[in-house]
Amino acid sequence: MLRSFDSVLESVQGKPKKTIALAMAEEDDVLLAVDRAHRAGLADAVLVGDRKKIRLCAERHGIDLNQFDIVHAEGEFQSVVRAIQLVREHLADTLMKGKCSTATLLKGVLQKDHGLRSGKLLCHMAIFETPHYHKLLFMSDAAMNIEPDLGKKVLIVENAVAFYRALTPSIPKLALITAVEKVNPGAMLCTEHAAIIAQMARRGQIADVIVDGPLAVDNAVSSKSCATKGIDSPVGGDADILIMPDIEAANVFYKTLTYLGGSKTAGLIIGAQVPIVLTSRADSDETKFLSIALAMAASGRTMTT
Ligand code: COD
Repeated sequence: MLRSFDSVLESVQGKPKKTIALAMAEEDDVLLAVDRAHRAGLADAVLVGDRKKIRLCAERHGIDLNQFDIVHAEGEFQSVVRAIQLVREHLADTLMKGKCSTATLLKGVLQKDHGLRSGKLLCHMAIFETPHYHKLLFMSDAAMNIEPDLGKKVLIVENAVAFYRALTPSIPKLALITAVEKVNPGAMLCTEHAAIIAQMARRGQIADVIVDGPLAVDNAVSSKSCATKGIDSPVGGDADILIMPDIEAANVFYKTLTYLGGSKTAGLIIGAQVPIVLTSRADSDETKFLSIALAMAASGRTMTT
């Protein structure tokens, strides 16, 4: 079980440093997070972007640029392409979004011949440490797959399990989240998806994970709620991973935990050749730093097919 981000940070401390390719590095917050990760001994970085603008950002915050390599590239698309190239040439272990838009980064990553596809579905994974839960809570997909069908949900589950197990050898408990804990045939398709995927896991079609669903969020994280509703579940009250029915539910959950739930949060794209640090501008420095730490912990140990 992963109790906290501190346990993840401890697991990367003292390990050989990995390198981040930062796409469009001329942004203050991201540069600060990369600098913090470097000072914490977690990562080196290659800063890809407009050299002059990167220098200005660094000067504003007293960041010593001598500790990083800079690859000059002008404009959003060129920066993304060059950063991806560094990963493809094994000069960097992970990609991180800087000032560029999420869409440009994802489109670059999805390029058939020059991107970072691995043959797997790419999806977003968020990790939360909240004072209201006894361990880290993993959740997908808040940012990439909009309305996954049954096939894509199975791939999201498999990606989530592979990522979790790259961080710890323990077997995760995974809840397929819907609004209700009973299958509602015809009316609520996501409850049907959840029941089918749970059965697939029981039959061994999905390995290394204990799955249950449909479960509502309260059933997944509260044993008391399960007891009250008479739900006997191997996952209920103790889920490690929540798979949401669609991007809307996932994104609302992400923002609610982050802004109102007192949660520390990290976010990554998984399923590509390397983990990709993808945070939004509104995310805090800490979210960016923790996301780098998670990428460092997972990189090189999973992801490729
Ligand atoms: N994994 C692997 N391959 C993919 C994926 C994926 N998740 N998505 C698309 N592809 C492949 C397709 O098979 C195809 O070969 C190629 O990429 C292009 O597919 P399109 O045309 O469906 O993809 P795009 O470029 O139109 O869109 C991909 C996005 C990721 C940009 C799109 O799915 C999207 O906009 N997602 C939501 C992003 C968002 O708004 N996030 C919310 C806020 S953070």
